[in-house]
Amino acid sequence: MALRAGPGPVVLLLYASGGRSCPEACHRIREVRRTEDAGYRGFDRSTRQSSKRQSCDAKLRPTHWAQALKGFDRSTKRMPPPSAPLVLTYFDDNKGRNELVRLIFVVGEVPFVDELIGFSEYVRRRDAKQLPFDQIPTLRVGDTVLGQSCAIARYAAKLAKLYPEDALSACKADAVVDAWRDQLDLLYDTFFERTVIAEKLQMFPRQQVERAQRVGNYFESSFKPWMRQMEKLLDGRRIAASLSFAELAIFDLVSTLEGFVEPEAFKQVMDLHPEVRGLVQEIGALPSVQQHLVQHPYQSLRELMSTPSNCKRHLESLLFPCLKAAMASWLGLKRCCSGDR
Ligand SMILES: N[C@@H](CCC(=O)N[C@@H](CS)C(=O)NCC(=O)O)C(=O)O
Repeated sequence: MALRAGPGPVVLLLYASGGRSCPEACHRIREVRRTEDAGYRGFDRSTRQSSKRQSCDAKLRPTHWAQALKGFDRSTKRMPPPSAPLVLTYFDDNKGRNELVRLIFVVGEVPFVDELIGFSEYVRRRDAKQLPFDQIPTLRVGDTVLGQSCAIARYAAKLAKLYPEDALSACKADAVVDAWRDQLDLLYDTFFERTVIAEKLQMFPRQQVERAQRVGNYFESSFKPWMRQMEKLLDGRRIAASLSFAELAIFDLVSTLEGFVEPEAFKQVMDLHPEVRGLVQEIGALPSVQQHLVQHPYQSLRELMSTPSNCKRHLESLLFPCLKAAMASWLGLKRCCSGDR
């Protein structure tokens, strides 16, 4: 599905989704034209309508990243932070889906508590039903625990003045952040399989030989196309009229990938995409980001993603199924004892 917005009416492009009762519809994209009035019916214009909707594209002019970052005025547009402390929670072993939120808070100078927990504490909280989606990251704001990395990132960006003000720029930035999450889903899938054990969705590490194959496929068939998409989106313009959380998402994914693939392969891709490379270099040069990266560097996971020796491969192929079976028995037993369903 796509939405075309311009000076004229808003056009909703609906993709026919393969409905069996209407085969012809599968081959057509239906354009549902709506007048702006109909499109905004029921929408309280006086308070919420974006006044900049029509002029957004005109504002996206070629610019250098340095300029974008310098002209970034923090004092005027920030949403007042909540009075309760912001507590961001994630696993303590590496950075991952929490990193975009951390970057947003760091660049936007929003104070937060960076809570890093071990796997057993994660399981305790999940089983105590303290995690709204049974997963992390979460962001605790007073008594409220928020889940889902993109939603948290959007909220954080609003507090940090890194969320575009006009609706069209906001949608473009959201799209980039949604694509960031899609990419992370695919990337982490090379590492872990998600499997239901004892009626609970669990992440279980893949054998190294499988990881190596999968990460190679991911790099070729997902990351490279994503780089092309980002290069085209940037194309001398910024995604939003000023630096937004979308650019930080691009920075995060590229920096993460650097730790997964061979330096030569990574360099080749970067050389083919100068806009993305320029963006990543300039964000990486921000003093706040540099300071943050000293404490929390992107790690190299190349060793874990490389083709294993035959000996290791055989060992893992014997060990992993046993571990999985042991985990299933342990979780089943735990559930029986606790009466949890
Ligand atoms: N769609 C969620 C996915 C969150 C997610 O998969 N979190 C993982 C850690 S990266 C997790 O909690 N895994 C524990 C599990 O599922 O067992 C988001 O973007 O926040």
